This record gives sequence, C-alpha cells and structure tokens, in this order.
Amino acid sequence: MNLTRTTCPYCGVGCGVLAGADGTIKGDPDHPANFGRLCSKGAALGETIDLDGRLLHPKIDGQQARWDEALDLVADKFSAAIAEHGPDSVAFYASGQLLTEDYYVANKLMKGFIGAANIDTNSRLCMASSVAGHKRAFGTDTVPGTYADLEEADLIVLVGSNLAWCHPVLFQRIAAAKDARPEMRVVNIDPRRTATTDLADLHLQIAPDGDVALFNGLMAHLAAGGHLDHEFIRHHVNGLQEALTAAHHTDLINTGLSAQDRAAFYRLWAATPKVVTVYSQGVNQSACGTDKVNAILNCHLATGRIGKPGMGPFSVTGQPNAMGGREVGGLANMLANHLELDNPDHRQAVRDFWNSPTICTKPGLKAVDLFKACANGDIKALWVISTNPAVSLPDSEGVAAAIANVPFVVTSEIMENTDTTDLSHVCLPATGWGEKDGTVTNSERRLSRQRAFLPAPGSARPDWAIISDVATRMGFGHAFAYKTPADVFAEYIALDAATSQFPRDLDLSIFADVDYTRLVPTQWPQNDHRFFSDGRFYHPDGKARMIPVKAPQRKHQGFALNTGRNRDQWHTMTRTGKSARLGAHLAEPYVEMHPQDAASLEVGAGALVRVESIYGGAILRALVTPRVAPGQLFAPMHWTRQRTTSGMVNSLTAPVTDPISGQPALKSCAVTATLYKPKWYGFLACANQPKPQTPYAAIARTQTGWQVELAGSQTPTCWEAEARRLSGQAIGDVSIQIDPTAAMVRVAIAENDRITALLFVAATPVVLSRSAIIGFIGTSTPPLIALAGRSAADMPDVGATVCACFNVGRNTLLAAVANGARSVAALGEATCAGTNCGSCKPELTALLAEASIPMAAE
Ligand SMILES: Nc1nc2c(c(=O)[nH]1)N[C@H]1C(S)=C(S)[C@@H](COP(=O)(O)OP(=O)(O)OC[C@H]3O[C@@H](n4cnc5c(=O)[nH]c(N)nc54)[C@H](O)[C@@H]3O)O[C@H]1N2
Ligand SMILES: Nc1nc2c(c(=O)[nH]1)N[C@H]1C(S)=C(S)[C@@H](COP(=O)(O)OP(=O)(O)OC[C@H]3O[C@@H](n4cnc5c(=O)[nH]c(N)nc54)[C@H](O)[C@@H]3O)O[C@H]1N2
Ligand code: SF4
Ligand SMILES: [Mo]
Repeated sequence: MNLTRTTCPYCGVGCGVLAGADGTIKGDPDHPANFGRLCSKGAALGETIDLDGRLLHPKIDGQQARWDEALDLVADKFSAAIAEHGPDSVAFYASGQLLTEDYYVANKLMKGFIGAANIDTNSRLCMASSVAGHKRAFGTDTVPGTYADLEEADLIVLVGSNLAWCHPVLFQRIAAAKDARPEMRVVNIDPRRTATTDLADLHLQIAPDGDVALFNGLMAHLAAGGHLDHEFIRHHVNGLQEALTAAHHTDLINTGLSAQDRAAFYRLWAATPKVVTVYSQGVNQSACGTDKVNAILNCHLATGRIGKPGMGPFSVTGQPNAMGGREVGGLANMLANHLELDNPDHRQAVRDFWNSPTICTKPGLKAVDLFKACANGDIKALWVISTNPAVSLPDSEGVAAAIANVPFVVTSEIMENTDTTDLSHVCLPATGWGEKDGTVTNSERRLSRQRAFLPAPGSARPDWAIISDVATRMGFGHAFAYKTPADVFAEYIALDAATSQFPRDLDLSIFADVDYTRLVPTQWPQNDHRFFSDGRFYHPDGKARMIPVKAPQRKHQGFALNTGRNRDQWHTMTRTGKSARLGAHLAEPYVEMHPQDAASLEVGAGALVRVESIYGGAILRALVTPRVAPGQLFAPMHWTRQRTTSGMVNSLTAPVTDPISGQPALKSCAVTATLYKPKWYGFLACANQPKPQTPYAAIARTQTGWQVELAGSQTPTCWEAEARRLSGQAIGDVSIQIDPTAAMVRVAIAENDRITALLFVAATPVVLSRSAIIGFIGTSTPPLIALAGRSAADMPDVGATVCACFNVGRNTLLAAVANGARSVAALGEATCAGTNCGSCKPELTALLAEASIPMAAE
C-alpha cells in the first residue's frame, strides 16, 4: 500500500500521519512532533473520510447549482454590497483549520482588494488573548516554546489546559519524560480535576479567573525571596516596578486557594529554574484573558526564565493551523506576515507587494462584534469559511439569529448540513483533509505539509481556489491567478522577503528555495532556533515589558458554568461524530456537578438537569462527580442542533469579551440549574439516522447505526406510533411490551426478520446495557429476546467505552481489575486498553484509583 506523508487535521500538536486511500492511518515515525504516536482522534481518521453527509456540489437556496452560477452570484452580491454600502458592509469569518494558503488568499482579498479588515476567525475564540499578551510583553506575537523544552523542564505548570485530552501526544511526551526523570514535577492549575490532573504532583483547584491573582502572588513571592534576575531585568526588561506594585496590591483571596497550596506552588516555582508554564483556554477564554497571559509572562521575564532550554512560557495552539493563521495575519487587527495594520509603512509595503488598488486602514470587527454587526443590519454579505459559528460562538441562538439577519450568507464547507450551512444562501463544497494540499504550522512554529491521498469528491474544490475564483469575478484576477497551492505559498514567502526591512520575529527565509512537494517539517526561523536567547525582544528599545495587571474580584453567583472539550470529539463533531468508536466515549451532552449540589437539587444518577442563563437554556445529563467544585458546573462544547434538541452549551454562554483581545469569556458564565423532570426517559437504537424532536434528545453513531438518548414531556397515546416516529422506521413488524409495574415500555421493529429499531422507555432513567441493545440492531435476534435488553451470554456487556482504539469498555476493565490487574500496564496486557494511542491511560489510572486499588509501580 502506498502511504502518503501528511499531517493530522485536528489539534495544534501537528502530528505527522501516514495515510492511505483505503483508510490506513499510521503515525509518521519521522515527524518531530509525534515520532509515530497518534491519539484516539488521529488514529480514527480513517473512519471519518467517507463521503456520508458530504457537501459534494454547490448549492444556492438549497438547490444544487453549477460552480459558475454560484461563484458569479457570490462575486455579484459582494461587489454590489461594497458598491452600495462600502467595503465595511461585507465580512469573512474564517478558521484556524484553514491551510496557510487558503488563509493567505482570504486575507489578501479582504485587506488588499476589498480594502476593509472585516476578516476575523475562530482564532478570536481561541488564541486572541495570547496574541495580545505576547505583543504587550514582547512587541511581537512570538511563541518561544518548543516541545523539547517540555521534556527538558524540571517543572511543568499546566494552567487552564487539559493537555491529556486536548493535546494528547504532547501530554504523552511529558508523561514519558516524567517516567524517565521521576524528579520532574507537574503542577495543574484548573478549577476542576481533569484527566491531566492525574499526572500532576500538585493540583491547584483555583477559583474561576483566579489566575491573575495567583501569578501576581507568585511575582510578589519571587521578589520577596530574592529570586528576581536583576541583571536580566536591567538589560532586557521594562516595567518591573509597576508590575510589582500591582502584584503587591493583589488580594490572594481571589485565587480561591488555601495559603498552604499557594505556598507549595510558590516554593516549587522559586526553587526550579527550568520551568515551562503551558497555558491554554482556561487562560485565554476569559474577560481578563490578556491580563492572565501577562501575569504569567511577568514571572518568566522577572526571573529571566525565557529563551533558555527547558524554560519559558508556552501558549499551546488549539487548531491545526492556528499558528499559520497568525503568521498570515488572518485576524481583523493584523495585516499579513506579522506586519502591523496601524503602521502606515507596513501597509504601504504590503500594498506595493500585492499591487493592490487599496489597503485597509483600520482594524475590522472582532468575531463577537462582527456577529453583533450582523444582528443590527450593518453586514450585508457574510462569507463563513471552515468554521461553524452558529454553534461555537457564545450566545449561539443570538448568533444564529444574527446570521439569519444577513441578506446574503455564503458558507464554504465539507459537510452538507451544519447549523451554519442551514442558515446560508450559498454553500460551496470544499475539499477536506486527505483531498487537499497545503501547509500548516503547529504549536512549536513547525510548518508541515498536508498532502492529498484521496481524489476530490463530487465537484468539491480547495478553499484557496474558491476564494481566488470569487476574487477574479470581482475584478481582481491579475492578483489571484494561482494555479496551485505552491504558487500561493511562494508568494507568501516572497512577501516575507519583500518586507524584511521591518524588524520582527517572523522570518520565513528558510523556505525561500524549498521544494514544496518535498517540504519536510521545518520550524521558522530555523529548526531548534531559540527566541530571546540573546535577551532581545521586539519593542523599539529591544526590551520586553512587564505589564501591571489587576486581579478581578471573585464573583459570587449561582452556578458558574465552565465549558471545554471531550477526549474523542472535535468541536462541532462534523468529522469525529462519524466514528462510532469515538462516539462511544461520551455519547451525550452532560454536565459535571459536585455531589453536594446534586444532593441539594435532588439530582440522582442519570438524571437530567436544566441549565439556564439570561441567553437561553439547555438540558444536560447529570454527571455527578467531585471533580468539579461545589457551585461550579462543566459542560462540553461539542453538541449541535444536528445532534441534540437541547444540549448546546453556547446557547447559555454570554458574549462578554476581554477588553484588549476581544476573546469571549467562554469558561465562566452565570447560570441556574434545576432538576429536569420529564414524563418519560428513553433509549433508542436504530439502523437509520433518526430525527427526534423530544424536549431532550441526543443522537450518536454506533457500530450498527445510531443511538438516541431521549426524554419526553408528554406521554404519547400510542407507543408503536411513537417508536416509528422517533426511529423513522415507517415499515416493519412491531413487537411491544408494556410493563405497568416497572412503568417500562419496550418496542422492537423488525424488517425481514432483522431488527431495525429498539426503544426502551421508563419513568426513571433507563439503566439497560447500551452496548447490548446496540448489538441487536441489524441482527435476526428474536424481538422478545432483544427486548430483554440484556446481552446474550456470549456477548457480555462491555460498558461505556474507555479505550476507543480497541473498543474496551468500563465493565471489561473492571472485570480485569477483579481478576488481578493492578496497573495500567497490566490492564493493557489483559484487555489491550491503552496499548495503541495511549489517550485513555489517564482514565485507566483513574479507574484503578476508583476501584481503590493501590497502584503498582509499572
Ligand atoms: N479532544 C479535543 N482536543 C482538542 C480540541 C477538541 O475539540 N477536542 N480542540 C482544540 C482546540 S481548537 C483548542 S483551543 C484546544 C483547547 O485545549 P484546552 O484549553 O486544554 O481545553 P479546554 O477543555 O477548552 O479547557 C481547558 C481547561 O481550562 C479549565 N478552566 C476553566 N476556567 C479556568 C480558569 O479560570 N483558570 C484556569 N486555570 N483554568 C480554567 C477548564 O476546566 C478546562 O479543563 O484543544 C484542541 N484539542
Ligand atoms: N462554550 C465553548 N465554546 C467554544 C469553545 C469552548 O471552549 N467553549 N472553544 C472555542 C474554540 S477555542 C474554537 S477553536 C472554536 C471551534 O469552533 P468551530 O470552528 O466552529 O468548530 P469546528 O467544528 O471545528 O468547525 C469547523 C467547520 O469547518 C468544516 N471543515 C472541515 N474541513 C474543512 C475544509 O477543509 N474546508 C472548509 N471550508 N470547511 C471545512 C467542518 O465540517 C466544520 O463545520 O470553538 C469555540 N467555542
Ligand atoms: S495529538 Fe491527536 S489530534 Fe493532535 S495532532 Fe496528534 S494525532 Fe492529531
Ligand atoms: Mo481553539
């Protein structure tokens, strides 16, 4: 089998993948990000490249259209809006999942040819606070860290990062380094316990947004203990006094931590020169996100712990090309190639290079404001590219209404039905991962190639080509006459060379003569370059700046809702949701709630909780766990209107943003929670995709079709009809059992002796084995046996999936523990769990701990 060398399309670790057209997926042993490893999502890529649900042809108002019709219409509508209402009346909303070439072209069209800067991207929800913090401190948006630094550090501080689930291969590299050097220490700062916490020597269960106070306190501690590097500061850093004064005025009560916990952390940090502080969305997605970033950077600058091996701040990027997007300047307040939008010389140089009729002169609208402008009618034409804003922005119901309010909406997508394509006038089919060529940059500034190994399906085309065609039809053909992504890449590198007179960190000269086809993973400015090793920063005086930051007061509110990610799903699930293996890990939208809160709200096992904010409501399955603190809730961001009737967390979140970065505070939102009492609970397994409309419904792929968790507020008069309606199985024979004592209704539908749907309904949450029920679909099991809802003796109930690679369930693992498995390695030997990608190892550790088994040394 011929395998193609490419890069994983999910997280910012940027793992190398060897992929084949038959769905073969292997980790690339030669890629310096992963050296052959892959996590559960990467390993399941082969299951997500089928054409099921793909958008294969352009659509205009829901009808299939020809490319020339669709492109003409888009160009006409954008040109007309610009002619009538000016360039600021149109907007692009793009994505850190675009390839660098796509991103460069979109940015060029908006900023150089349309002449406005209304191009913002989902990176505003993701990295904007880090960008703003870096610029304040360093004068540029420089991420100085490398993966090797993590392995070399003696102390790794993970702040607001669930690395075990969100950057699994990087987490495994750290876990391996800690195994090899057990003296390495890991501190995890997160208001809840996560899979990442299981690796930590110290968990600081910080109050939401207590980070500025914590790092200000660290700063004061370092100063008091004589740990500042005054020599380094004298030569290379401004602003110490102001920052220190702010630190001294910080009330540490706002950390929510005990004096003992704080002291333990401060002592460890002070005593360990080789410290890397890794941070992610628990830092960025906050109304004080930029200040959090600078509170962290202040401590590294004041101790000179930056620019040296094994130390420094490290903002890990979320999306595969979040870093590339920053390089091409894809945000509304950037220009291109790390040049400044508010610098007239920079603007002129870019305009000259692009030979463009105009250039934007002021920043455009940042994501949240951009959709507010859609809501109030200022935006007349909107183009959404490779992102799903109707789900992923805060106040998603408000955003959906805002999109619906725009007179002309275009979406470039790979999937036919998303919550955003459902609101679009024109849908343009893009080639997806495996079908397109280009480059991405990972968290450590390493550019890698994505390479096609599959043909373009239907009439799908690469994003850069679609954008260039629209630009051409708008009259800018001379500047968008690219034939291949290599042409775009060459221009992007040439722009870097043409603007090299402006001092900045970005330097792409290493790619000047590179053979695009053979491009090997390479860091800019060059491999293993260490930024700031000479103490030179990018403010005009060459120094870095410490920034005085003020800690916000701790809020006392009802419940604080925290949101984030699951191990096996990617954002709005358009791709990972296709894999039954990945879906089985956590199959429905849930809310983590502390046992004390659950007790006071009378929320029992499997109950549903109604969560509400001033923006909207959601119904979520209670996951009662001491991993969250009392008064706090956590819910995943993944569920959409395609997959659930009421499980979308962003219908709750507030469009409140950081005043500097414009990044929304997606991690804390005031909500109320109450027990939701439906008339009935249900579980449905069926062969074909169902479209349930009950007050609570969450659908997921299974190995045999689909499953739905259900709850209804009205008892139907006829369960047979209800089962047919819910499952969409109009034909077939029905067997029904109604057991009034246990208030249980069971319905089976079989077509030609094959079971096509099984519905179980009860007055209390259905506790039957999901895996057993799913296993009956498509089989010729007699309906009465299937309706028992128990596994056949030769098909034991494996329980909820823990290891996605080998489909190992919780019950299988508990049985292995009962049979004497006492370590993660022993569980692996007994069941294979954790022996492929290793993403579930933290959960295996937790499962062993829960089973009260003392961990054996591995
Ligand atoms: N499996 C999976 N992996 C992914 C993604 C995915 O969708 N699925 N998405 C990718 C993307 S784009 C991104 S941006 C990254 C995100 O990666 P992460 O940032 O690691 O993930 P999150 O779950 O969003 O949030 C991290 C943690 O922040 C904590 N937190 C909340 N509030 C605070 C606070 O005030 N202070 C502190 N210190 N912590 C807080 C949360 O409890 C949570 O555990 O993941 C990337 N990787
Ligand atoms: N509550 C809450 N909300 C959050 C977050 C959170 O932590 N909590 N995190 C935020 C963060 S950090 C992020 S990054 C965002 C992510 O949010 P989104 O970007 O909205 O989520 P995705 O599902 O990744 O959307 C990508 C879309 O692009 C499509 N697509 C895939 N490949 C291609 C391609 O090659 N071309 C085109 N044109 N389309 C393609 C996919 O099918 C999908 O619909 O969510 C944000 N929202
Ligand atoms: S860690 Fe997983 S999701 Fe991230 S790039 Fe590697 S394989 Fe892909
Ligand atoms: Mo992100």
